[in-house]
Amino acid sequence: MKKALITGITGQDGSYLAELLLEKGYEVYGIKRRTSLINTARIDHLYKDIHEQDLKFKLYYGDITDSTNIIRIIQEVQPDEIYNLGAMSHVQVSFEEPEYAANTDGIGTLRILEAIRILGLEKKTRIYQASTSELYGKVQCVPQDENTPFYPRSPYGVAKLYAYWITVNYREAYGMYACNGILFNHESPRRGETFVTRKITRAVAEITLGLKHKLWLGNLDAKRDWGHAKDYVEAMWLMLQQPTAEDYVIATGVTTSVRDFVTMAFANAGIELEYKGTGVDEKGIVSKVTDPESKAKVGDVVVEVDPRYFRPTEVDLLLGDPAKAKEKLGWVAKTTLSELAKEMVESDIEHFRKEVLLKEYGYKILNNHQ
Ligand code: NDP
Ligand code: GDR
Repeated sequence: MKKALITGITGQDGSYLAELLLEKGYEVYGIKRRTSLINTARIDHLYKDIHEQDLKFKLYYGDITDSTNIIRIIQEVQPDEIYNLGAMSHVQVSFEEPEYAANTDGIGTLRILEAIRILGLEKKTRIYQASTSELYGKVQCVPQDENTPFYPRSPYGVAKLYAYWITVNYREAYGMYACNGILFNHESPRRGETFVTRKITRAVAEITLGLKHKLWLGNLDAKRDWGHAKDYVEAMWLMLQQPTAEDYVIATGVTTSVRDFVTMAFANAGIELEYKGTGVDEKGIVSKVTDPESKAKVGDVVVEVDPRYFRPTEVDLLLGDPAKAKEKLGWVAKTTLSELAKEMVESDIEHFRKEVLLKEYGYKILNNHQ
């Protein structure tokens, strides 16, 4: 039975990857951070009481800014595969916390590679590094592939550039099986709430149910190549099953603007939008409502631009070329962006509907039964 260790297991990708590896018969070990509030919601369904026999899923407290902790966990687990997904992953926040982003996203990767070397596991343990399309940053050319030059545009991107190259260096210097997955944006109903797609789909749900009236966004012109996280974790696993370690771009090959994603998301709730104005004065106005139960009304201004969400340096256009992944891994993105938007909107509507029902009736019902 293979053993996999996942950093960042409590995050979006970590949760899907843990499910995938358990399905494949792996023993899965995850590193979770100590936080003042429990933050394991995405993996609670996988957790079993530690007193049960034959546990295939185990969590360790840890942090990739703590070398001794990392060395101890790797020594104890002796993993066949490590997936290094742990990171301060929010690009805009990295402008606020640049040193922390460098420590976690850059040096964190070095700590894991060095732990493997210290423990003499170079020939046993395969490593996946969560690299990113943010490495391309300032657009040099599109589509972006494994040979496109990097030009990161944020402290996050720069930290991940270090992580990318230290992974390549340890592969070349010590013969480690270490791969960079250069993943373009991938989303899901489990996406963090402040990334743009989830921020949008949550707002669509809240506006539909009358819980909120407006969505404030930053740059609507930015274009991203968005795929589904569930598809992308399969590519991570495939990268570690090859005869030789290489780096791969994982993307859909389609790019869409934030504005078009907003339109697509609202359409899934029966709300059509038209846009008026330009730049920070641009507004998204409801032009048609087809769902009779929707609380949105024609003429409502539901989208406005707030300059505080603009970044000091922006990545304008990402469009990946996943040809190498298709040829060597047999991987292609299965989910289209419209399917993804539909799944996310439906999931958020369901979530907020439950919340409303619980608030309105849950307490009364419980109280009446007492
Ligand atoms: P999330 O933000 O959802 O998850 C990040 C995970 O990293 C969380 O489990 C978080 O723990 C953990 N983490 C943060 N800081 C530390 C630390 N110091 N030590 C240990 N763990 C830490 O990100 P995603 O799941 O979306 O992304 C996974 C990885 O892939 C990240 O490295 C990200 O940068 C990269 N990536 C993501 C892409 C995407 O579009 N999603 C695209 C390309 C790359 P906690 O829950 O406690 O915060
Ligand atoms: P990104 O994702 O920066 O590409 O990083 P995010 O969803 O944060 O932004 C995408 C684009 O949308 C624009 N935008 C806004 N973004 C946010 N978060 N909030 C807003 O209100 C808003 N309005 C417009 C942004 O300017 C940007 O252009 C994600 C992360 O998962 C990284 O960890 C990962 O490496 C990359 O994707 C690939």
